[in-house]
Amino acid sequence: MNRTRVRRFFGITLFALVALAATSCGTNSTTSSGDNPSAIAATIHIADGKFEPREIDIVVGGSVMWINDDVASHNVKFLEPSTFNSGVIKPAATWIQTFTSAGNYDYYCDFHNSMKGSVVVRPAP
Ligand SMILES: [Cu+2]
Repeated sequence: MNRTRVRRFFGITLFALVALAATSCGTNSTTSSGDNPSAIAATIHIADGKFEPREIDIVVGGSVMWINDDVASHNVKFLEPSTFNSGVIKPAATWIQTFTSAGNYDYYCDFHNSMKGSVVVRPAP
């Protein structure tokens, strides 16, 4: 190795060490995902006037979270039971419903008749 190569080698090594130190420091702050006791079995995004995915499958006892990614307000209203009713979900807001009995649950958005979805709740295996 001549002098320039040696200098370049140390330069690269130093850069790699700094990069490594930066990444290992960054991982310390992302370890807070297990502190919610009620696990979310499925997530439904509301976007472009649609529930996505439109139909989901969960197991009894699971909770579903709706996230309004749209610019408009929406709601999630079940035909049966009628007590499963989110009220207004504003943009960026979320709503969670837990399902304790197996069955097919159809829902819609009061404000937009074309918005429909269903939750299929299967018995525990
Ligand atoms: Cu809607």
